[in-house]
Amino acid sequence: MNGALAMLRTAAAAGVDLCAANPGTTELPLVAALDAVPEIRPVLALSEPVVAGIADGYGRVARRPALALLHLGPGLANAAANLHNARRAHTPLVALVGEHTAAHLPLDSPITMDLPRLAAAIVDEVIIVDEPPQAAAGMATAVEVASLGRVVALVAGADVQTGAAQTVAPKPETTSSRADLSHVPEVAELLRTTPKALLLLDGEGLTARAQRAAARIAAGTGCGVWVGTFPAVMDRGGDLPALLPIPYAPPMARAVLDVPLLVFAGSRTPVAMFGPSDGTAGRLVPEETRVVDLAPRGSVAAALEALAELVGADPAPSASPPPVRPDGALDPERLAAATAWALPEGAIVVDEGITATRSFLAVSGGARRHRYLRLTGGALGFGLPAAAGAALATGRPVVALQADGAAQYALPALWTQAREGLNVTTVMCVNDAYRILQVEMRIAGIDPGPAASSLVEFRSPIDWCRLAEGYGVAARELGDAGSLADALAAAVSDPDPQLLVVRL
Ligand SMILES: Cc1ncc(C[n+]2csc(CCOP(=O)(O)OP(=O)(O)O)c2C)c(N)n1
Repeated sequence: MNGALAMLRTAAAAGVDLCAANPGTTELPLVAALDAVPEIRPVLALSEPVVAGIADGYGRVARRPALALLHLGPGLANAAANLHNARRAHTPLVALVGEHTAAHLPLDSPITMDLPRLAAAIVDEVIIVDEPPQAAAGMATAVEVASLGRVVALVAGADVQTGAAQTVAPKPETTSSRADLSHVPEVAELLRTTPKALLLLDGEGLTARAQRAAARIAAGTGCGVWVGTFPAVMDRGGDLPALLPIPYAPPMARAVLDVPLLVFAGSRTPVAMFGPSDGTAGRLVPEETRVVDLAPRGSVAAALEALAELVGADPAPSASPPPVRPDGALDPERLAAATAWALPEGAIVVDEGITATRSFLAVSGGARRHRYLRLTGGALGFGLPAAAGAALATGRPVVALQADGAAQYALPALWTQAREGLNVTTVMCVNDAYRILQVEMRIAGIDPGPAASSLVEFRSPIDWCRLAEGYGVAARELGDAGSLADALAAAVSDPDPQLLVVRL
């Protein structure tokens, strides 16, 4: 067996079942080996942002890594923005990147880059396999490390892929180490004695189990419960508490975070996305606020439950009303209501709606149980491919709430959705502008002249239905909230992708 087959068999033995790919010559041995590893589903994406976004969406909901097969430095470079989003989401992900043969590399051929240096800037960990006999072990380590919620780049030369190799046995499942509950008594005491404290959930703190424990803690202590601004994946709806993220706008975030005690459960200190232009740092948490970490990664849900045992009480049932089918002109509130009303049980919502979806979380707390994924790293191009990845991971209906500007960064994801027959319904929120940048200009006191305006308005409209249909995705435009709600309700039970255009 060659190195390529040894890597893929090792990955399959460790539970990997998806390879999103945009290969080139240096990955052809891996491409060929996929025929001998039927456990791994190959999914072609027509650009690398789509490859990485699929693997991100997949890994967030499956909680195990997919492979993202990329071609050399240029392929990895094209994938960087979505690998960055995945890293910020703590997504398990293995970027499998081909490299020139060892003999060819020093010749500096036209398609040569400093791949190790590039990879080090993008991912959490880089593993370079130099010899075919190490190919399988390299893959085993990559999958193991990625499974901890890390983005790993595994780089293997074409000669490593074709040289003689063997698989390695997957490591036996280590019995999960005991949860670290050492901070729980101290946090319990602080919550008992500090009025107006706030519990900030993120990461592992966003599972249904963790949220229920948080609701009990709030009922017992009177503390507030909030979610980090960019939840990677969050259980919502049904009987879960209707929690909201810390607002994006710094003044609103500061108002929420102006508390004497902040307890992190899977979260870290919130900061503004950007620093103000006066040169100060964009801090959101007052210096006087006491901050404590409830538990290290891997122990967060158990620590919340232990804390709830000490200080919790039965919470009042969730007060979120079930969504009502909206009528009338489309605006962000009615878009949110239509989506919330149409969501079937167990659906997944992927939100890259930017300004168009600002109301979604506030309006949808009473929707049927669903999971919600948001752009975590601020790098546009996440939504359409991540929706494909989430559908590939679960087979559940996926609703992608998508802003028109952000959609263009990874548009060929629509083609993969159609080719793979994925139940993804995209709501394309069209405003023909970079609206958020227009808002930020206003906040910064900029009065844009013709040149500045031309960089934040599209002016030449995009024909979304024809674009989608060109990729094989059925599309139509909806003019009011009621017809959007009905179209969404029908589309989520259609096994094929659809794109619904709305103008806001
Ligand atoms: C990869 C990347 N390139 C550029 C940006 C800068 N950027 C942030 S928001 C934005 C415009 C978003 O417009 P759209 O997606 O249409 O949403 P809207 O603001 O209109 O709601 C841009 C270009 C970014 N965040 N990421």
